[in-house]
Amino acid sequence: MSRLVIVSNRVPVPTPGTPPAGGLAVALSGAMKARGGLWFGWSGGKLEPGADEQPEPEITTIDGVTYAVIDLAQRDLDEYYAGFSNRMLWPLFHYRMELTEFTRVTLSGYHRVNRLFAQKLAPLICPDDIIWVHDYHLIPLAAELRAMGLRNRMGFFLHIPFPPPDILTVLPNHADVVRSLAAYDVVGFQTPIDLENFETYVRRERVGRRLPDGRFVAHGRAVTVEAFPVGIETQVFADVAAASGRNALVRRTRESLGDRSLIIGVDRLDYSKGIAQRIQAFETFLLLDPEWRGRCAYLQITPKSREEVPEYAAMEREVAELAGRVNGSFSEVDWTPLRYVNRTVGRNALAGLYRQAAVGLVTPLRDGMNLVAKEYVAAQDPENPGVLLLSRFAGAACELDGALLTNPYDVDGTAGALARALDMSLEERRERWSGMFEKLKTHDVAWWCQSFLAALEQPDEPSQASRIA
Ligand code: GDG
Repeated sequence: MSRLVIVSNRVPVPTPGTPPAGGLAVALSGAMKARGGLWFGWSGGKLEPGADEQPEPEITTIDGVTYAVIDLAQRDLDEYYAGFSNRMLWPLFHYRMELTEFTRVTLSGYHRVNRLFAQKLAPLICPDDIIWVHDYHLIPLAAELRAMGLRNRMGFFLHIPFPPPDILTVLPNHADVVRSLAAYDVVGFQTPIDLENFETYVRRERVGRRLPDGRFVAHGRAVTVEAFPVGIETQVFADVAAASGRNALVRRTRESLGDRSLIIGVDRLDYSKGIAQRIQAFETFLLLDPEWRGRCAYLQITPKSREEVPEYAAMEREVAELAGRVNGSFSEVDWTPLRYVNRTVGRNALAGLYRQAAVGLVTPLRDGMNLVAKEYVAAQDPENPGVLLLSRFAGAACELDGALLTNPYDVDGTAGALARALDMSLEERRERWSGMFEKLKTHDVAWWCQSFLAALEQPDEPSQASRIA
């Protein structure tokens, strides 16, 4: 078996003796442990001003996995990370053209950092290694490595949506982006919809075609392009949730609720997650269904993220104002409808809170997959499962067919769906939940990882993954 090299923008280097946190890190570390592995990327640290901007990687081996990380200069972080990645690619790929900001300076920073990654990674690569690159920050990495003469098998997985061509072509360098993707041997998207968008782009822009074996030929290279929907550690999550009754935070929350129904939302503070529209839907629900006042509580856990990007700061104010308005309008002396928490809670507590919640509100305006939707389902009590209210624009909607689907732009519709979820019979809840849970058990994060690696290792055998949903 070839050694596996993972490359991602941030590297979650674990502290020795502590297992990696989060399903993706667990799955990827597991795959690397099984075959020997190297994880390369940004340390999360900044170079001192005036330091050499070509830092050597800091290399450590922990539990059989080697981590090689570099610090980045402030200018790199401004242009590559906060700039082109998070003010151009992120909003555009989430269909938010009005939030994009394209500048030649940030584009050039994006390419400079991808070249730096390639220069620092290439000396660590052996000829038989397979290389798996993650996410939109690093689209040009394979092309950079190939320009340096590397002939390894290289795969790329896009965690966020791939937009339709009318949106992608808003990007002035869209042709380069797709040419960069063609430098990989395998390109993985989250859903068949992303795959269809890619296929339409390739056809309309006349940059390639589909081969009879299912691969694409584009820019002179044959590339396997498939949907590999990312999963979670389903059984682990279910077990943690089932044992969460002992968790102090979970106990306190239950006591504070009494017999009220809990509605839960968990999202990074990001405009793609539709948090403002969701709070408006909750407000409408309280207006239209006054009998639920005093009988439910909506807990929205929203850790802050990307605070260096201006659109995020603006959104933080908007959501805080809305939350204040809802509580100002509807609170009673002994009842607060919305509990808006801007902090992270521990993973075990989170699993327990999901399990207590009668409704999981997962209503992004657009999302590559959305792991919260899957975690909510995995955490439910099989005897008395809650209802997942899921945006039709989350990648997870392609798989989770037992969810109540909603259009998050339709605030009244979401409010109505929330009332329907809270009133749903036990029989219907069980039926909807059990099919989803079975699917999540088979298509967990280990399955995702193995499917992608199987495609990366077997050049001419399209894997099963695109045919699942
Ligand atoms: C990208 C794509 C795709 C959140 N708050 C807390 C907490 N979380 C955890 C959740 C979940 C994760 O963070 C968020 O995952 P998502 O999938 O919802 O979202 P993104 O960060 O946007 O991830 C997305 C994903 O990549 C994977 O491919 O699904 O579409 O955008 O695991 O549980 N965890 C804890 N405390 C919190 O307060 N412990």
